[in-house]
Amino acid sequence: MGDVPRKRTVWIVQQGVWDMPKESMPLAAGYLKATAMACEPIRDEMDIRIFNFGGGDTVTIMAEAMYADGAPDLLAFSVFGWSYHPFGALAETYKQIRPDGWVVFGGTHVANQAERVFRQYPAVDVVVNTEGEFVFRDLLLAYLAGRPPGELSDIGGISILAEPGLLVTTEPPERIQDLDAIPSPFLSGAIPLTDHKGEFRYDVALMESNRGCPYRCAFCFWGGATGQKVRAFSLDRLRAELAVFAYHKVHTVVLCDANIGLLRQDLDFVEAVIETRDRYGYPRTLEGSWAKNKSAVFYDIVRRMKESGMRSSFTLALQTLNDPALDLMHRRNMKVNAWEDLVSWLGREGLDCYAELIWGAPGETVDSFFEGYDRLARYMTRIAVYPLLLLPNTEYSQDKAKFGFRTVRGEHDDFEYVLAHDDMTIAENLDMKRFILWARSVAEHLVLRHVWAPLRELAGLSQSTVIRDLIKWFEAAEEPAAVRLSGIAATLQRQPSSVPAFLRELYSEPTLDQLLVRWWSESILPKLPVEYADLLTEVFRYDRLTRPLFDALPAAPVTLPVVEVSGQPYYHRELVRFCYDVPAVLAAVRAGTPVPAEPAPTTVSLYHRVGFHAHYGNHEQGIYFVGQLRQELPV
Ligand code: B12
Ligand code: SF4
Repeated sequence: MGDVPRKRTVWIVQQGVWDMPKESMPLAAGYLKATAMACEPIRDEMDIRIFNFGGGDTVTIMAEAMYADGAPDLLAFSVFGWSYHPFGALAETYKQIRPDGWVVFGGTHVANQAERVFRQYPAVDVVVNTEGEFVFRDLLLAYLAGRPPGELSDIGGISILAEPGLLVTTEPPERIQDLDAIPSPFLSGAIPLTDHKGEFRYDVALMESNRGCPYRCAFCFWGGATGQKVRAFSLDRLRAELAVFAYHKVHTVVLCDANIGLLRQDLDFVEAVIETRDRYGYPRTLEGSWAKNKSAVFYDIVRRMKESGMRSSFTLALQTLNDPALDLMHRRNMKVNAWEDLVSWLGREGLDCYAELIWGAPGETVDSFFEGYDRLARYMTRIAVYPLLLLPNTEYSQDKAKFGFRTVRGEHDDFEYVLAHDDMTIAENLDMKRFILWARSVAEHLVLRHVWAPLRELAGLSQSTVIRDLIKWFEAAEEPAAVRLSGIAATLQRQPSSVPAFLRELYSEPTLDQLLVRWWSESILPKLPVEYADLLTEVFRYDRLTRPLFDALPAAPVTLPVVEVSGQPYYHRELVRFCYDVPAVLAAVRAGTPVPAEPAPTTVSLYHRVGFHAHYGNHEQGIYFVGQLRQELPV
């Protein structure tokens, strides 16, 4: 018997953003592997493996994990802004081990950026500029045919160096019209779904029901397909994928689609999610990016989700409420009264809802930003504010001079951070970053949730005023814990992705509530109208008591008893007495009905879902861990 020829080895590497206990699903790598494995010569002659790293893995950790037993014949990286430099470094190491091997970079961050990529990382041989599935398959076939990487100019959608210094970029192929031609990474087994304990290994299941976004906002390159016709996967395939997730008891499905609720078929997908849940018990929540202009379909979807008990966080991605800034980014938000009606409606339906703003868009000023923030906070107190990043392939990054952008590249990632532009100075920007860190931590995330609206309605204090007051108090306070926290905030505010790090500090500070109580009595109480001072102080106490319980502190374990409700474990805080009927006060504020100022002693029991420590950095997940009344729990 002759020797069996050695199979060629191909590795596809990706890295998630966050450092978290569960992995982030390597969706793009899965598509590439599934498509390649469906091709017979590749299946026969190649072994394809996915390496999936976490946000906390350093380059050294990744290099040790990858190269301990050698290196593959072809090494491919799925690159985002956060993984560009680590992957460049890993490519360099690879070429020391396998000078003859190929390095392929793909993904929205490197697409159409080959000149810079080849200059910075000469170890890279090919940059893929488009949807990767079929291009990657063609690259693997070319590799098997023994062709050198400099001679691939018949393959569309790539950039190569035909000879040193001669960059060749080939015509992109037409976008994949029939998405079902891409084998499913879940049904084909390309993406491993379970860990060593047999449990689903990812934080959430990522899924696409379609690709493409018809809009072209100046800051965005969503899925590399902005300004594009939307193409959809078939419902049968999506149903089959959902069933696999249900089998693995996947709690949350996150859609990568650009605009959920834009197309009628989105309702069919939601129906499929609900049917799957009804039949198998999972998934329980569906998250994603909701269409920025809400159509009749959106309302139908929300109604359906509500009546079926399928949960989601409804995002109102307004980005800015300032008209000059909207014009410059080529965006039209819903008319103000339309989103106000929408949010009131969602609130009345009892559905969780939050908003997204961008700070730093050209045309926006400090005053216009706070005006927009507080206008929005009247309807929705959880507001995510992201500092503007200039992403490759967007109008903002391609036309920096037009907007007067002055930027600096991240040191931990490859995003361009906006320092200043024609309407924003560096000093204003820095000040706002401090606001953003605190505002996101205490109001978008879950440190305080209930107190904002009553403070606004009963004491005339806007949300941004209260947050700025809190920051001022912490920065002036002399308590060691306050000094420590404001010092950490001052360092973190300059760094990207600082919110989870700051939250960890806040949630694990044993004296946080004492500090908040001191801030309240020294700085807020004197500003409250006498008739509502006691009531608002009780709302503030309710807010602190309903905060999710950060249950990963060996020094301060949660001591509340655990009870089971509908199969979920909850910490049970029994019979807490309040001098006012706080839930009724909150409902009245929400409904805009008069709030009685007289005391109304009330006793409540609160249920906090167990396990918040694994989700504290993600407010969409974290929201399910806040203290709730029995009647608020999902059935
Ligand atoms: C899920 C998601 C996240 C998740 C995490 C993802 C993860 N893996 O860890 C979370 C919620 C954590 C997240 C966070 C952020 N995200 Co995000 N996110 C996404 C989202 C919705 C889906 C990504 C995905 O899987 N897409 C599906 C795959 C199949 O598409 P794809 O990656 O483009 O891959 C295709 C091609 O690009 C190509 N391809 C990709 N890799 C490779 C490799 C090879 C070898 C080849 C040949 C081809 C190829 O082929 C694939 C299939 O056709 C995208 C939007 C989108 N729909 O893509 C944004 C997106 C990736 N996010 C983006 C951004 C900006 C962020 C944030 C910075 C936002 C913020 N301001 O805070 C943060 C990160 C914070 C930080 N510290 O850096 C940008 C990235 C831009 C960039 N240049 O990197 C995107 C593209 C959205 C946008 N606005 O344009 N995000
Ligand atoms: S921000 Fe949303 S609507 Fe605008 S281009 Fe990106 S995905 Fe499309």
